[in-house]
Amino acid sequence: MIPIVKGLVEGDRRSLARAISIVDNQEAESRQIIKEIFGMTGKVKTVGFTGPGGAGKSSLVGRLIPECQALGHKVAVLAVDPTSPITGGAILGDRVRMLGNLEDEKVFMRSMASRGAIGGVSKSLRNAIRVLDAAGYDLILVESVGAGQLEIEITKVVDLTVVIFTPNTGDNVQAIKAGLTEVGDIYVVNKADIDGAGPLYNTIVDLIGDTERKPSVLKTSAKTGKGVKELAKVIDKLLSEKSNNKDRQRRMLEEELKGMVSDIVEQKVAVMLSENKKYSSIVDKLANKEIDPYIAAEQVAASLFK
Ligand SMILES: Nc1nc2c(ncn2[C@@H]2O[C@H](COP(=O)(O)OP(=O)(O)O)[C@@H](O)[C@H]2O)c(=O)[nH]1
Ligand SMILES: [Mg+2]
Repeated sequence: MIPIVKGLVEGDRRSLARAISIVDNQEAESRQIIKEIFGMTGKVKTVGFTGPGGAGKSSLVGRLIPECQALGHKVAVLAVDPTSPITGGAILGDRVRMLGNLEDEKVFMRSMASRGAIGGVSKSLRNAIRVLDAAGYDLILVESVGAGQLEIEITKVVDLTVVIFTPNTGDNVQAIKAGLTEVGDIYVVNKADIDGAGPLYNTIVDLIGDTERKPSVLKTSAKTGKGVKELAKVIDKLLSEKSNNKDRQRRMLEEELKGMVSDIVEQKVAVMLSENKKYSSIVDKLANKEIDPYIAAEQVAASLFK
C-alpha cells in the first residue's frame, strides 16, 4: 500500500485531503490510488444538492450535517463549482461554521477544483467519492451550482438528488419546467420562513407531485432549522431503499467505463489522424467543395478502420 492510501485508510485527514486533490486534479498518482482503494469501496451513499445560486444549498447542507450524524452517518461534504473553485468551498465552510456546535473532527469538507470539461468534473467527483468511501465516510453530501448540463451530469454520479428552490429566485417555475422535474428524487422549497414559500410549494406539488415517480416535496428553513430533520429522514429512507440496488451500481459503473473507453478512443483517433496521410488530402477536397462533409467523414473513418 502506498503511504497516502495507508494514511487515509487509517483516518489521517491530511492524507485524505491530499488524495482528494490528487484525484481531483487527475494527477498521475491518481491511478495508483484508485487501483489500491477500488476493492474497498462500495459502501458509501451520495446525495446531490442542486438548484439556483442563493437558494440556500450551502446553508441547508450545513444544517443537514448534524442531523445526518445523529442518524449514525459519518458525513463528508463536497462542493462542486467549477466557475468558482475557491469561493464555492469557502462559502460552504462559512455557512457550516456559522452554525457552530458541530463536531468538526467528524465532518470532512472539501471543494472540488475540477475545471474544464463536464466529463472531467464527473470523473473527479466519482474518484473523490471513492477516496472518502475508503476513508470510512458513509454519506457524502455533494453541493453543485445550478449550471445546466453539469448539474445533470452530477445527478448521474450521485445516488439521490435533492432539488432546492426558494420563493425569491424569480425563475422558479420556468426552471422547474425546464428539466429539473426529471432529475429530482426530493424537491425542497427552502426559505419557508419568508413570504411566498407556501404558494411555491403548492405549485411544485401540482407540477411534479403527481408524476409517476412521485418525488417527495418538502418545505425547509435553513435559517430556523424547521423541516431539516424531516428532510434528513426522507433522505435516509430513500437511500436505504436504493442501497440494495446492485443493478443500479452496475449501470453507474458501466456508464463510467463507457466514458473512459470513449476518452481512450478519442485520444487514439487524434493520434491516428495526425499520422494519416490521406487525411489532409480529404480536408483539401472538403475545403474545395469537391466532396461534402458526410462523404469526407466516411472516407476518413474508412481510412482509419480498414
Ligand atoms: N430567510 C432565509 N434565508 C436563507 C435560508 N437559507 C439560506 N438563506 C440565505 O440565503 C443566502 C444564500 O444562501 P446559500 O446557502 O449561500 O445559497 P447557495 O448559493 O444555494 O449555496 C444566504 O444569505 C443565506 O443566509 C432560509 O431558509 N431562510
Ligand atoms: Mg453554495
